Amino acid sequence: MSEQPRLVVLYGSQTYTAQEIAERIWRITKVLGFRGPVQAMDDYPISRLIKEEFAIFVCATSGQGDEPDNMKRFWKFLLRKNLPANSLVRLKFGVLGLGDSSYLKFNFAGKKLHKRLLQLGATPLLDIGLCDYQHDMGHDAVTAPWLKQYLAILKQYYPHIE
Ligand code: FMN
Repeated sequence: MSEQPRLVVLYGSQTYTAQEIAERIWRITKVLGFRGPVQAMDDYPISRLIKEEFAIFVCATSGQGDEPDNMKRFWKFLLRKNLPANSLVRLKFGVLGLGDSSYLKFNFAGKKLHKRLLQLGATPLLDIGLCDYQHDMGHDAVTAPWLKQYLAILKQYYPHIE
């Protein structure tokens, strides 16, 4: 059997919601035959990111449009001025943002992450998903169709997955 394809699921989460959604997504990708960790962005060895091909980022916004504490180091690294613009050319990614539209800076952390990944040469497999705590169905309203779309696009690269 050929080696299982790798897909990393990374989260930034202040009060565990993004972590829980990331873990749920990771279980689904694992059943589909992908390997790779589910980790807080700050627990992930960031030097590996240049080698990754597929990633999902689940990113909450906390404070006043701020990054959650467990992605602050990762984020600071990504902002380094000396990173070449093509650092992440291998990476194909999706960002799922978790926020609340009652805040002025709705989903700012996820939006900033998406934009910075683009600047570093990574390719978005789909547009950022903007989950809104104010929605009647909560974050599921966006998470479910967003993940469905991500997996449909992933299947174009790995037609054998179910
Ligand atoms: N959502 C936003 O879109 N913008 C914000 O500035 C923002 N600030 C928040 C500040 C606090 C103290 C809290 C409790 C929530 C805030 N939110 C904001 C909403 C969170 O992003 C949302 O509740 C999310 O689901 C939290 O995910 P987490 O549990 O993984 O941290």
